[in-house]
Amino acid sequence: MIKKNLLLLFLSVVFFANAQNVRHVETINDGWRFYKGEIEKPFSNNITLQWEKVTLPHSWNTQDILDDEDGYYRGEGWYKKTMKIPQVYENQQVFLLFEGANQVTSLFVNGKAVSEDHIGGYTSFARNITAAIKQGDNEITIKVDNAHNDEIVPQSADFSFYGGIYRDIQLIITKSIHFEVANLGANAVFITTPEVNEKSATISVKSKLVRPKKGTFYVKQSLFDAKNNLVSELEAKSKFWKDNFIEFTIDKPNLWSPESPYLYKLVSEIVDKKGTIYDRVENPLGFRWFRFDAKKGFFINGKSTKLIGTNRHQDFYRKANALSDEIHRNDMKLLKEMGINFLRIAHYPQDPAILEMCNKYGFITTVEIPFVNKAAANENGKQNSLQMLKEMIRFNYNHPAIVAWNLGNETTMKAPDKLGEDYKNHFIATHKVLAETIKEEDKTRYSYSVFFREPAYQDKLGIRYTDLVGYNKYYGWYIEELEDVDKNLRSLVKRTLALNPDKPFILSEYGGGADPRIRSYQPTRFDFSVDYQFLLHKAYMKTILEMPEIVGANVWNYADFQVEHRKDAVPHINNKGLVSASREKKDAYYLYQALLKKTPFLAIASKGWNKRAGIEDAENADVATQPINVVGNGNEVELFINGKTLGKQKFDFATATFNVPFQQGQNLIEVVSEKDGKVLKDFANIQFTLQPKNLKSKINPFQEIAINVGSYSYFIETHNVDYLWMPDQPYSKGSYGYVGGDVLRTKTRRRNNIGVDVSVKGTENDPIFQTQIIGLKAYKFDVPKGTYELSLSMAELKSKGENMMDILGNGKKIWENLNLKKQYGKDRGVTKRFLISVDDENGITVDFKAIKGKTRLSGIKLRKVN
Ligand code: GCB
Ligand code: CA
Repeated sequence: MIKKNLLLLFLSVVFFANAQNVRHVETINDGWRFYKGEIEKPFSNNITLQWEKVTLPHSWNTQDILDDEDGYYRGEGWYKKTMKIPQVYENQQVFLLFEGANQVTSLFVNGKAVSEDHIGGYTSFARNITAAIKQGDNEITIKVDNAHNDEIVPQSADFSFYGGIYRDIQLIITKSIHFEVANLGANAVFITTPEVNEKSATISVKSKLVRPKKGTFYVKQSLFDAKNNLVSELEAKSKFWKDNFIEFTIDKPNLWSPESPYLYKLVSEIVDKKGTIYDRVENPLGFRWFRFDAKKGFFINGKSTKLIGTNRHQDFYRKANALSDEIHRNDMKLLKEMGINFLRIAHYPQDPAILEMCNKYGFITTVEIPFVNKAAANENGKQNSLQMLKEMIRFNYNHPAIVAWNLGNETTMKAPDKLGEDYKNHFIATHKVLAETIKEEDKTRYSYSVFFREPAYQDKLGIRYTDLVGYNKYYGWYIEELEDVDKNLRSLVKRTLALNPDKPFILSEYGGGADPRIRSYQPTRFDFSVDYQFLLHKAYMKTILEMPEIVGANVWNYADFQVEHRKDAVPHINNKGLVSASREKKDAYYLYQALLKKTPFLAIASKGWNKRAGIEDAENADVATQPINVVGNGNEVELFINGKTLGKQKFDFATATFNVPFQQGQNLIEVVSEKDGKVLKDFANIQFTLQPKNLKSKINPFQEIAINVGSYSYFIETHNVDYLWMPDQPYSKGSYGYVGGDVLRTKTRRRNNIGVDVSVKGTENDPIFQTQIIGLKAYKFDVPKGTYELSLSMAELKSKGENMMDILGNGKKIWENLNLKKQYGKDRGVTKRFLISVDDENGITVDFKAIKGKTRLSGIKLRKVN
């Protein structure tokens, strides 16, 4: 009995080893030590350094991109780890696969350099370390350098060039005979499907082997369907000096498409005559055929398909680019739930987890190298860009989701004809060779490049080398007004097609910023309100969906991302995301769901905003009426507040707006709709503060108010448990408001928006300080008798000359000779609180008296104490 059991156990172990252990792959993310800085003699025993324990993915820029100091660390970082290498096979080959490290990586094993440095921060690469390792402990040392380098793109961009080993490292162990690992692109199997239709599909596989000169080995290609049933298999003898080719045909392929992303799996094995397996790798395989047509759009498997989706960066709040696979996959899930079918992986190749999910979710995908804004204008720069392009294409070659390789983004940002003849020539030559290389590397996909300047400008330079052209256009944001989005888009498309009638046009970026803390019922361009962003996307989508010549469109961006040098409403954050940097959904995300989802959908777009306030409609009206946007793909929707219906409304372009009377306290909003026989509901539970119309109201006595002076927006102070600031208003009798002065505006040729985009020091509430009334005479509150706390917030931002003022509370000087710039510093937020008692019927008047220059105020808060 015992014997038999042992035998069984033995058998199962052998079987397991055969099935699983053909190639050993494990991550080695744990147990690293890290040192930020340069190390002169890294392998000397005499140095004592403070090493920090870290786990990969890791970046050293998680904090310094967000602080008040300019700049972030760009230089060397060192990682080391002691490890035993598992003995899996005799004569085994050992590799390290780096999924990504930014941007120059040097690998040392036991103190010796292993091959040359890897250049470029976003492509994966593998190194064979077999010759450098020994029995027992091995010291793996990795130097990563993210310093600016004239020879490596990106040279400049609107994202942060975080340093570190920010993706997984895999340890790969093979037998001495194996599919190549340590080659350019770290991939040895290249699958194409030269013929695909509903009836049959031909699969052609090229594989690269490392094998001894002697011996007979075969490459076996086995195709499995989605249920892991073997569909077909074929073997071909391998020759040691040649790539291996196998071609075979199957009947009735299940096709891959956004609607039905059916995936097969191709298993490639090296076997001998007896059937012993030496190596095995798996690749996804999707059968599809596609084409872009400049007039009619995109077709997949013969079916016309409008491509709508987003761009995506690898970035997460306070994690820099060091995201776990779980975060990557969660992003992809949120995009799937949004209903997209198109993804632009911008501005560089991303984690393998992303492409895996593109295949599984059926996203039509483009991937690009980080040739952004400007070329690395020297021969090495050009070669490095080419190398990145090849690594990107080879590593990702087998993903059915990918339809085009993009060589760069807004490469004419720094106008090449203004940077000298040499630069210009280099720039044009780089474009040409990149476009040609795409075609040499991959004949099955389109070449693509993305611009933002006038089509005629690109044409003049002669850089229309790619099959597809993308345009990044921020109408209604950086340039032009919201009302003209349609007109401007139509005219742009017309202009590009007039010059290049056969080049399909993709709207590769469009969007506008939205700080989840800013809300407005009077949204205006560049106010960073979630509400303006909603309107902007609605306007774009109307035109995009109407125009077949816009074959595809990608929102900029799926998520907010961190840019050290940005100074928007949230400094260091580009907040054009449909979700925040920590993945909180904004209203526009729900709008896209309503417009794109094929399954029944309904949502209260602003349901995330659950602590609100407003002024009563009239004296003692008991309610404040405010609009609520509902989005859905049904016909109509009914809204209830605290169980009472406000009637039904038809959806217009997937949106319906109800004017909802909110009362003090809890308000339960319920919306009900129907689609395809399914009843849909959504809820929002909103805590409402009803501000009295007349501050002396006896029924609704005044308690506290905070006002975002110089702004038409609400501001939600999130770090103070959603403390709410109200929009400003001019004073009217009985209420509160400013007297005299003007709303501070940024007047440029292109914009005339409220506030200034300055990163305000000493506060997280930048939007309060960025918006101001300048030259105001007074701020008044017609409050009843009592004792009050009055808080004044102010800052001098980009101000000119010297400014000095006196501030008086009910006639008494409370803050004298205030010179903000001199006393507190430029661009710094200052808040001071005063106690004021009101003994008569005249309420509170805060006077602002200019001594020099102009008066100013950013925020004001009044709280009744007694
Ligand atoms: C662009 C760039 C992108 C920026 C974006 C923006 O055109 O391609 O990298 O982040 O504009 O938000 O300004
Ligand atoms: Ca303000």
